[in-house]
Amino acid sequence: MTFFNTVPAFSLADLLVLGDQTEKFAWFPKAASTFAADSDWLYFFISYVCLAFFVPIAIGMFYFAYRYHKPNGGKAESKVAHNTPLELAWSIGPSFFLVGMFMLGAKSYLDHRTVPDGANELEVTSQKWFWSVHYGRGTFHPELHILVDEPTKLSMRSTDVLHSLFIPAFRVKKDVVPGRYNYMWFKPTVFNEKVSDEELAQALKETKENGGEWDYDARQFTPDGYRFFDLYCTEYCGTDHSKMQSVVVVHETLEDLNAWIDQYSKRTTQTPVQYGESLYNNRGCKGCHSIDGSRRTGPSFKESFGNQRPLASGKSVTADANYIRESILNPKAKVVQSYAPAMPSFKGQLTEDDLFCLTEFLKSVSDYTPDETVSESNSEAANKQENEQ
Ligand code: HEC
Ligand SMILES: [Cu+2]
Repeated sequence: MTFFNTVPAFSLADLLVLGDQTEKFAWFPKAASTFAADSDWLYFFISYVCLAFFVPIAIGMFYFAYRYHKPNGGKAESKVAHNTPLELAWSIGPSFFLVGMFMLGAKSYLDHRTVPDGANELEVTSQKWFWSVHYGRGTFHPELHILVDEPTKLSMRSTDVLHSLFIPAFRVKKDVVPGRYNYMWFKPTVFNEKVSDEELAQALKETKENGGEWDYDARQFTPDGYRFFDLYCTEYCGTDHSKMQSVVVVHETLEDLNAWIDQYSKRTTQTPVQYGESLYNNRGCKGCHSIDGSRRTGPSFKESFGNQRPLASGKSVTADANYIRESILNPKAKVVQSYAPAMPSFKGQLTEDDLFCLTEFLKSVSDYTPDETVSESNSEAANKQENEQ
């Protein structure tokens, strides 16, 4: 065993958060769009030019400081006051490089801003702290699913603060500004494989046993079995900014992409509870509300439906269907005690059926039995209920 094998599991790639973790010394993540080659070339060009100047300048600086240093109190003397050719050379020479960098950068910028005709268009909404992609046909999902070798344009808007959408593998990044639409486009050149059915089934089973939270980082594939590229929010936007991540899945065929979209389109055969659960997972509720009783930015849904709610105003209400509805459409009307009024309004974003399904889902996960009248001494009742279960 060599020395290096005895060092704890740690590689350079661990330091490079964005590096391709499957390669040992990858400086960049996989290059997966038509922009990547240009962008990387320009990056290295600028880096090497800087290095080519920095090294001799730094060496020269130390050398001259040493060569011409004088003892303390020694008198400064200079033989050279001015050298026109030298000054022209070091002013004009580097300016060629600077102008070159500007032109290459400007060309690349224009490429990024010029959407080709016939690009597929998707609408992306950013909100504290999740992404939602609208695929039409009633499908909203936090993952971005697109087709290989097809230009895709994202129309992006924010319902609260400034966010920024960043897909390192595509070398694209654009701010999402509240109050207006911004856009970006790209053409993916690499598609994502699907994992085997066995591997997926095993992962789903383990996830279920461990409490249901899908771990994209540990698995490196989605709950539908696709490998993916990372998608980040890269503009600090508050407490859970670091969790505002999602993934991009590039499909090989249009049939496959459509099948994936249809699977998440409007409720057809699903029960209200099942559909409510998919809304909970896909519309961002999950980021702020747990269903296991743990406290996140918002209260857990485990103790919502049917229970008494102390409000910030000092009053309290019973969490019935009307209250749930109001909480989703107009969250600031009744703010739950000890929580910040951080919930975004979903007015206009959820249909009546969506609201109904969400309410049914909340009912199904909360500790509450329909026939029991909810009394003032609610905590006692809740305790009793828990003991009985
Ligand atoms: C950014 C975080 C955030 C997101 C996203 C979010 N909520 Fe909330 N939610 C809160 C906070 C904080 C409260 C408590 C303060 C208040 O009442 O406004 C709350 C309160 C509620 C309540 C009242 C709960 C109770 O037990 O009294 C309901 C119901 C609710 N949210 C439903 C939803 C649904 C459904 C979604 C998804 C469509 C959602 N929330 C998305 C933060 C969030
Ligand atoms: Cu953000």
